[in-house]
Amino acid sequence: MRIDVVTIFPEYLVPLGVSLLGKASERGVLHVHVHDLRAWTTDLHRTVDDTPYGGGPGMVMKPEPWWAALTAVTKAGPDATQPMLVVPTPSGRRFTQRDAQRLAGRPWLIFACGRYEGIDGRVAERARTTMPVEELSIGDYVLAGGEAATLVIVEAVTRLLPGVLGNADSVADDSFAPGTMSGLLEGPVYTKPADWDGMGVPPVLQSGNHAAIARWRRDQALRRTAGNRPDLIAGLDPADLDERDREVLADVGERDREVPAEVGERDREVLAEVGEREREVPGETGRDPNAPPADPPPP
Ligand code: JD8
Repeated sequence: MRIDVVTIFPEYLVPLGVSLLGKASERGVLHVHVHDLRAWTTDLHRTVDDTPYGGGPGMVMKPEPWWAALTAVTKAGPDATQPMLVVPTPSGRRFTQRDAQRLAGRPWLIFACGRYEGIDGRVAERARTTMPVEELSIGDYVLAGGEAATLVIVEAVTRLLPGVLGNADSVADDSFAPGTMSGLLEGPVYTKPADWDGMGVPPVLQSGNHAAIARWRRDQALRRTAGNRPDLIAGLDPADLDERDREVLADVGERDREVPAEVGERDREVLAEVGEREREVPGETGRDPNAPPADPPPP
């Protein structure tokens, strides 16, 4: 795969050259090229921004340097290969694992890292006339530019490429990836020593009983998902839930609903808020969905 990144902060993308990605580049699995947008400015001050039409705060990135850069980068790439332009933006579609898998199937990605208030809207509009363009957001929080989002998207995509990760197995059972645990968060993981300062490891994990271990891991994934991402539970296909799954979810639900009868309406509201906040900040008020689980009943 070829990846081009255009930015006014090329040093921000140095991490693309280290660790997994660095080795993948050495092995020829990945070809990463980072470009400084200012190389395509024409004035003494290498200007890339100007005031927004319609007024308002901040500055907007000018179209001319961007178009010159994208034209040069697309010319420099492999012939007969069409790039996809990826524009990280808080107003883009939410980037998901499914997008990561889809982008991993493309031969060439170009990332346009905006700054200031963003890039003049005509750049993406014009690019769409020559190549597929994806405007993607990595989450509902505001960053100062597209570089950090580009690092996130590039890692999520390139780790799926054959030859990038040491063992492809670890991709197979990714959270959010189609498969048995799809749509569920990962449960807790453990390694040696079996006794760490008096803290043990769930015995089932040392039992060698693969069916019991698989069941235990699914229980933990269901509990943690119900605790941290109830929206994912709501998105599960009931057909994918077996009797035991429903028991676990009912139990989690039950624990959440354990509000004594004498608790008044206002208290219920407060507890609901606390419950809500707990999903945001585990451990504040009692049960923590991430806390190591009490040993589940044998299957
Ligand atoms: C690209 C400029 C900053 C955004 C005024 C703050 C993605 N999930 C995400 N959050 N923020 C970004 C993102 C922010 C960017 C740019 C991506 C280019 N900014 C702007 C609009 C409000 N400033 C992002 N992906």
